Amino acid sequence: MRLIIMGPPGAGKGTQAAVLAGAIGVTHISTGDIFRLNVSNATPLGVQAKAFMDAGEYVPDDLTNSMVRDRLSKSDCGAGFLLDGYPRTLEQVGELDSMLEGAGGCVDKVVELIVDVDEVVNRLVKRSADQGRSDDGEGVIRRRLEVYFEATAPLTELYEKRGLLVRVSGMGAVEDVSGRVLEALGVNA
Ligand code: B4P
Repeated sequence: MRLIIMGPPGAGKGTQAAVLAGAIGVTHISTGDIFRLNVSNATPLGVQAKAFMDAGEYVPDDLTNSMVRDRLSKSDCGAGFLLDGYPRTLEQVGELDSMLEGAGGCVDKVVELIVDVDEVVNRLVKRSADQGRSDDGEGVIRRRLEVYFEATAPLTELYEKRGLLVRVSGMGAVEDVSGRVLEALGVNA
């Protein structure tokens, strides 16, 4: 199964992707986690990505696409994967399509987590207090939400037109959200 999970910052993509990938038996690929690992190891990619992330902006498409292309070529993606946080722009959708076509495949389902804006802000403010992530300050959160609604939210319509989109409420307890997503995907966990 080749899955994508989408939703605004703080919707719980990373939280749910970890649960779902385990339940379904596919590899979880979080572009945010890969960038953060590169930032903490001060790799050339991390050095380039950090300024964008700290400002609440997207990392440029060319850097992001080549990172994902490399990750999807690894053998652990052969049985399927769950992309968390990618694609986020129209250009990334086109790149992903060409990567998968090249391997004779396509995306099977796209899950969109729907969460109130007030709730995502509360979650990110709480995460900022708990973890001190450099992109969770209040001004940066606001910018990340703007970028999401401008660049990424419209992509869900594209996947809806392709008949791949399932919309699931991301409100409530983590396990309740996981149950709803698995049910929407027709997976018995
Ligand atoms: P991400 O790592 O994808 O960050 P996110 O959108 O904040 O996280 P997510 O929605 O996964 O929230 P989470 O589960 O953690 O991206 C970070 C940055 O990387 C981007 O801003 C960008 O700069 C860059 N980037 C990544 N991908 C890119 C791409 N494709 N192109 C360009 N740039 C890219 O949940 C948030 C919090 O809520 C957590 O503290 C969690 O514990 C809590 N939570 C989750 N579910 C909950 C629930 N049901 N109830 C209460 N709390 C909950």
